[in-house]
Amino acid sequence: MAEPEVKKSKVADGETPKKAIITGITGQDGSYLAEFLLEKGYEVHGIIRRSSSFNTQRIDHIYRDRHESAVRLKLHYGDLTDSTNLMHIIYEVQPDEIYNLGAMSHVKVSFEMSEYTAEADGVGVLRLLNAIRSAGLEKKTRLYQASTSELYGKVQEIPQKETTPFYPRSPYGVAKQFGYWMLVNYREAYGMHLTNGILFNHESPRRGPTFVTRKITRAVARIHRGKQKTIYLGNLDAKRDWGHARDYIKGMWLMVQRDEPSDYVLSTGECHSVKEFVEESFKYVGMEITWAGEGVEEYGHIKDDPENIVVKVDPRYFRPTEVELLLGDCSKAKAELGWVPEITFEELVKDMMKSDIANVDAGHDHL
Ligand code: NDP
Ligand code: GDR
Repeated sequence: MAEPEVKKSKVADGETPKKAIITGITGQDGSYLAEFLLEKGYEVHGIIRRSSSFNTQRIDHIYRDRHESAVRLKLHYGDLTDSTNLMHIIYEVQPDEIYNLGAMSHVKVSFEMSEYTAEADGVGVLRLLNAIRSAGLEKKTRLYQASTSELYGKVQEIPQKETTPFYPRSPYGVAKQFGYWMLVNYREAYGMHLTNGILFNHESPRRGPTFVTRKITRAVARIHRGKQKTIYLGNLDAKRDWGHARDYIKGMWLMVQRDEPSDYVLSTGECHSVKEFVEESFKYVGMEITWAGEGVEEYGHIKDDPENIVVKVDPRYFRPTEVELLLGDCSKAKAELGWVPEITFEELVKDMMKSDIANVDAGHDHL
C-alpha cells in the first residue's frame, strides 16, 4: 500500500519542539497521530511492545525517512502493564503531552482475555497517571486518554453525548470505564490537565483486519478479484457511528490544546448497520446484495444470482453481550473545539475498498 509522504514540519528554526509520547503508536490511530504531530513540529516518542516479529508496519514509512522526520521520531520498548518502564520513559522524555492510545482494543477478544484487558486498558491508565506524578510533571504534562463509545454499551439514550450514563457491555468497556474515572479523579484531585476523548468507531485503510469494517473491505476486494467466495460475519444488525480515523486524530490534538481540560465525544451523528457497510462495499465494485433467511441462517447473495452466496453468519463471531446501537452527538466538540468530521461514510468505504483492492493486486492480502 502506498503511504502518504510526511510533509515538512512547521517548527521554526531555533524553536524547541514540543515533546509528545504516544502509547499504541504501532496501531491505527497511533500511526496517524505520529504523522500529524511530526507535521506540527513535535518530537514524537513512541512506546512499542517487543514482538517476535516486526509490528511497526504502520510507522515504517515515517521511521525510515531519516532526513525529514526520523530524528524527531524515537521509539522506546515498553508496555502499559510495566510501571517501572513507564516511569523511566516519562522521566527521561519529560513530555509536554502524552496520548494514551495503547490498549487491547478488540471487544470480542476482551471476553477471552478479561484480566489482561483490565491490566492494560484499565490499570495501565493509572500507571501512566502515577508515573507523571512520580516524575513531578503533574503541572507540565498533559494527557489524552483514548476513551470510547463502548462506555455507553446498553442503550440508555440516543444520541449519546458526554452526559449520557455509562453501561459498558464487555470487559473492554468496563476496563475503559475504570480509566475514564481515574482520569476524572486525578484531574479533580491534583489539578492535572487530563482529557477523555469519547470516540465513536473510526476506521481507515490501516484498521486492524479483525474489526468488522476492514474484515468486510478485505473480503469484498478478494471476492471481486475471484480469490474468495464468501465472508463469514457475526451480528449483521449491529449499528455503529463510523467515521474516518484521520478526522478523529485532529480532534484528539485539539482537546489537548484547550486551556481547561474536559471530556469530549467525537462522532459523525450518522449510523449504519453492518449489513449497510457490506452493501456499500459491494456497491464500490459494482455488485448489489440481496438478503435472505433469518437469524443464524441469514445470508447475502448477489442480486439476481441466488446461488452466489457471498455473506454467511457464523455464530462464533457473536459476543456474550452485544452493543446493538451507537450514535453520537458531538455538539460539545463542535462548539468548543471547532471540530467537525469531514469524511463521509461513503468516502470512508471508498477509501478502504480502494486500498484493499490495491493490496490484493499487490499480493498483500494473505488471510
Ligand atoms: P489498535 O488495536 O489498532 O492499536 C492498539 C495499540 O495498542 C497497538 O499499537 C498495540 O501494540 C498497543 N498495545 C496493546 N497492548 C498494549 C500494552 N499492553 N502496552 C502498550 N501498548 C499496547 O487500536 P486503535 O488504533 O484502533 O485505537 C487506539 C485506541 O483508541 C485504543 O485504546 C482503543 O481502545 C481506542 N479506541 C478506538 C476506537 C476506534 O474506533 N478505533 C474508538 C474508541 C476508542 P501492538 O501493535 O504491539 O499490538
Ligand atoms: P467494536 O468494533 O466492537 O464496535 O469496537 P468491531 O468492528 O469489532 O465490531 C462492530 C460491530 O460489528 C459486529 N460484527 C462483527 N465484528 C467483528 N469484529 N467481526 C465480525 O465478523 C462481525 N460481525 C458482526 C460486532 O458484533 C459489533 O457489533 C471498536 C474497537 O475499535 C474498540 O476498541 C472501540 O472502543 C470501539 O470500536 C468504539
